[in-house]
Amino acid sequence: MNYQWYPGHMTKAIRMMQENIKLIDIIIELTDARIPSSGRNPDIDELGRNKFRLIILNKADLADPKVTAKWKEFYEAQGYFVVEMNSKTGNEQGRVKELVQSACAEKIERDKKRGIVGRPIRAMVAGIPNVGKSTFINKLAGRASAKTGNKPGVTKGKQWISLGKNMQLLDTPGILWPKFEDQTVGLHLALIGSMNDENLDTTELACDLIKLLEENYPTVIKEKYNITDEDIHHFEEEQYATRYSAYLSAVARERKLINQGAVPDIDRAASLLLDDFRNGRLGRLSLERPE
Ligand SMILES: Nc1nc2c(ncn2[C@@H]2O[C@H](COP(=O)(O)OP(=O)(O)OP(=O)(O)O)[C@@H](O)[C@H]2O)c(=O)[nH]1
Ligand SMILES: [Mg+2]
Repeated sequence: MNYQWYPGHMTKAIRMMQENIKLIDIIIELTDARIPSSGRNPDIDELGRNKFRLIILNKADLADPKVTAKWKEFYEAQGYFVVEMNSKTGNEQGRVKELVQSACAEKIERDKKRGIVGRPIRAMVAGIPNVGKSTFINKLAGRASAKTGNKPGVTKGKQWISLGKNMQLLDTPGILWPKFEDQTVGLHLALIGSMNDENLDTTELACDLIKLLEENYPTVIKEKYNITDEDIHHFEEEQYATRYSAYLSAVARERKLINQGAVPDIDRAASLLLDDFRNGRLGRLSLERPE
């Protein structure tokens, strides 16, 4: 499958971000802790070239903590400020505010010398679709100002949100980029739900997930759905299926997703598996590790 999603509202969004960049003191870039590398948009990197940069490894509650710690070191070594975060609980929001203030301290001093006092720090919150930008902003603001939702493309325009007198956050629509040089990047983005599922073959996507998990966390699926090696062989032979669809048949049987004629419904099993992965029900799993 060719993974690609670049609807018109994203082209508009990047233009809006370029137009607003002159107002911005710092970019808070959210990436997904399960795919910290694929989750960083090169267009945002370009946009933020001359700005202070804070990287949030968001949805850290869904990622493998040991791997996330390595990513934090990795980006810190490149000179970024980095915070691991669960934006639903907002565990690290104090640290975020502190880092933004200290990153901008020099600028505040400079403003003071020029007689500009009390101008709030302006931060642009940017990142791929569905990474949690609006949730993050609401948590910092302490109120539900920005619309959130469990699918990509919820925020369509810009929205400024004030955090008291000292800080203003700009919520932006999630953006991908026109072409993935490496299709693994597209696959990882699709797996975490950053690409609209309506444009994807979710059964094929689930097969790709099984392949990745077999390589990196070989026992996870079997334990979650009580699947044995014999089950896999059985379905492989019975349906002349691939190894991955045999897994889906076994998931369907275990969850009683059975069509007429006692045929396991592998499409529904695929959706269930993806949903379980995306919501952390398979455990805390990371799909990428730093080199
Ligand atoms: N487990 C977990 N879920 C999160 C976290 N942050 C956000 N979410 C969930 O992720 C989904 C997307 O959140 P949004 O805040 O709408 O994401 P967004 O980046 O603003 O998305 P777009 O506006 O579509 O680009 C929602 O279901 C949130 O509840 C987090 O740190 N951990
Ligand atoms: Mg949003």
